[in-house]
Amino acid sequence: MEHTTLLLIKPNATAKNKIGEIIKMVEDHGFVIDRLKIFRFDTELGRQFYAIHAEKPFFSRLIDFMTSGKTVAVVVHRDNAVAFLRKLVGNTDHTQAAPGTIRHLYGESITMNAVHASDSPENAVREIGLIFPEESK
Ligand code: FUP
Repeated sequence: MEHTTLLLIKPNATAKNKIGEIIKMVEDHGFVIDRLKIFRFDTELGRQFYAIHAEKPFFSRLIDFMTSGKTVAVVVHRDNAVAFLRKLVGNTDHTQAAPGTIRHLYGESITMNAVHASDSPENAVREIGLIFPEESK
């Protein structure tokens, strides 16, 4: 079934000028781009976006990283978009990510792992609403 998901290109990847290469990989795998923007997370939005991890030991490191530079948010659709994008993104730990995945290519650590992809259609709706509040009203 066709549905929509969210890709974030995180600050370590934007700082290394990999925005175009990552978007090309996503388009080449059959995703259609519906919305796109470049912005910088503030602490409040970062805490909301990653609220599920608020009690984790890595939370403050994650928020510091996500607010450290520019992020590109890309809303995409194709059939089975959530699972397909998660597969293309690869394991959270880039050293465990399969060759050819975005994190294998551009991940630098578990925190600086280049990209985010929503893990369910419901979370995609929640995350897109946070990043694109005007369009989601
Ligand atoms: P993923 O779904 O692959 O993005 O990974 P998780 O939901 O498990 O983790 C969310 C984010 O927390 C990751 F992108 C990076 C960060 N994280 C850490 O910084 N350290 C950890 O040990 C685990 C996750």
